[in-house]
Amino acid sequence: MERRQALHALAGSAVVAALPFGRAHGADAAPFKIGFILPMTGQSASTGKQIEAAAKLWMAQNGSSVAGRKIEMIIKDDAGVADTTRRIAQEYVVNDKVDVLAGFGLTPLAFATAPIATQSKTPMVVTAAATSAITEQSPYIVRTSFTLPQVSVSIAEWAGKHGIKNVVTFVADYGPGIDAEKFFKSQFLLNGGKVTGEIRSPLRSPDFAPFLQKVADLKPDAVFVFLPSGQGAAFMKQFGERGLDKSGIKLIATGDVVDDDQLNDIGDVALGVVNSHHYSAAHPSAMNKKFVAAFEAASKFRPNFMAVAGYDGMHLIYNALATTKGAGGGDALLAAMKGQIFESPRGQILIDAQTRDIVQDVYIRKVERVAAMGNQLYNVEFDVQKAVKDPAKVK
Ligand code: VNL
Repeated sequence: MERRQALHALAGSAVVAALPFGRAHGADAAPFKIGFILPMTGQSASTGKQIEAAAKLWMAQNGSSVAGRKIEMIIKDDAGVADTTRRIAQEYVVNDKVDVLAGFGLTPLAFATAPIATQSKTPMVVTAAATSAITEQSPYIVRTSFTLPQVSVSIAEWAGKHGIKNVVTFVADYGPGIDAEKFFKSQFLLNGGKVTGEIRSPLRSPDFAPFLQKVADLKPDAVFVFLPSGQGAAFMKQFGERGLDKSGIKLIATGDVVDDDQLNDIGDVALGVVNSHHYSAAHPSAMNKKFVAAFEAASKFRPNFMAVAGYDGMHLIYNALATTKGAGGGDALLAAMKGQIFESPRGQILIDAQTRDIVQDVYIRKVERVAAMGNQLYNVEFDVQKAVKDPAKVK
């Protein structure tokens, strides 16, 4: 492996030397292609819409060439269907000869593409899907989103320290939901709590009513919820309609449920919900204020955590290409992605060189109506755990 990387670096520098003025790749070099695969239609369409807008904003702000190499971004819709993701990835690699694969709105879509990244030695930048095990499916996977264990542990700890003794967990029945359920529970037990029920709802077209009835019957102090981005509004509506918001059962969650994309539509039923996540549009840094203003001006909607992962994914790819002086190459790009540290609109992030997964701050937030921000609903951060590694990968 090391030998191959060394050889690759050598080959790369030979190309540089052969060109006039050491200019690695001028305007005549082939464009550097980034092939995004995103759900632009179907149940997870908001994820595609957010990441597309963010990637375009990155390019508008940072230009469409790196080290003299023209960047070509392609975006294709898989509608959230794994067979389609796999077919598009194959076409990208074989016909378009993309330099990087990117996107992946749901865990099964990332799993379906991993073998193609491995076989073709193409870096695969995951800007959405968040099951811990994704990065272990290919040595070419790098992630700029988050993992469910990473964000579930903080809210479990918060709950244990704030008088919540019994919790029912309520998660989408697939990879990230099972991660959330497991890591919430183990941390909550450590903090002296008890899980009195574990409910899973189907990923596709769920009807939350029967599960919410179960929660009401179990009467826990709180229900901990993970649902993928896009399902929060429907869940919260039924939560309110069934009177659970007034039942004395607290709602705690990962930030996916009170996602910035939908938060204003969810409305007052979300007020006071304490949740943990790695990004809020209300994050009070100067960089984030600029990011949100530029995003909203360009897109007419608020960026959510998917947008910031798409934006940072582009940042990561640009940095890697610059490191190779425009030469690219799967192994060289991958090596340049490992260990990158930079400031994101969410705070500082690191790509762990060993796991290729993201290390980042996780915030505890509360949904509030913010007078100073147009009287809109936001997740207001009130506590932070710094530089959290994916707990599923801490041995
Ligand atoms: C996943 C995880 C998807 C968290 C999500 O929204 C999310 C996934 C579409 O890994 O499938 O919020």
